Amino acid sequence: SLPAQAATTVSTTIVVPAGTEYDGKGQTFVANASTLGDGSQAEGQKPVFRLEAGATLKNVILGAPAADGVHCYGNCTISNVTWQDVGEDALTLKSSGTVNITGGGAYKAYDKVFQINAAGTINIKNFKANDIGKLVRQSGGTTYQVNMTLDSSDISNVKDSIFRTDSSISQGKITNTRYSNVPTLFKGFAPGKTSAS
Ligand code: DGU
Ligand code: CA
Ligand code: CA
Ligand code: CA
Repeated sequence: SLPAQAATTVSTTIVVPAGTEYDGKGQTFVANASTLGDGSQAEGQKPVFRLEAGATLKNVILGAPAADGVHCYGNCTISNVTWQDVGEDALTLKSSGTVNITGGGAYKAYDKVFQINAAGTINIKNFKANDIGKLVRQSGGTTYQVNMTLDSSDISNVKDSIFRTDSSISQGKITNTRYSNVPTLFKGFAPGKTSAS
């Protein structure tokens, strides 16, 4: 068999420039706890990857600690990225755009997996999540519009909900997805803004 490959320790956030692609080729990346953050629930940790508008991140495994995960500044594409032990959160939309997440998974998120801090869309497809608080959280108390979709995924052992918002105009849609031990699919949405099939 092939020798196990050591994880790459990231001491300074890896920036993926606008419109470019970063292919991790299946490597495992961990944060340097003293420079990026220890992956606890402390706010203000730094991301392991920062994606500028239109960037793509693919074939990456984030090990522990994962600090503040991935930050997206505008549109971003996340393909085959697995968070083995989500840190403060897994990914944050920091400025308006569409986040397309395909494949991969997120595990051991004490609270949130995907944190949405700007108006936009998050589309999640062929994803697995287990042992999480919430899959997607629009920043508490915000009223901009976030459209959330989840398709063909497998979600288990959720403490709170899959999608949570405080905005009356945000929308959530779940299709073709298997759940186990999920107490609530949607929390905080206005009537008529959600569907699950
Ligand atoms: O409570 O802005 O948890 O981006 C307000 C804060 C909070 C964020 C968020 C994040 O929503 O810090 O990790
Ligand atoms: Ca947070
Ligand atoms: Ca964790
Ligand atoms: Ca965070």
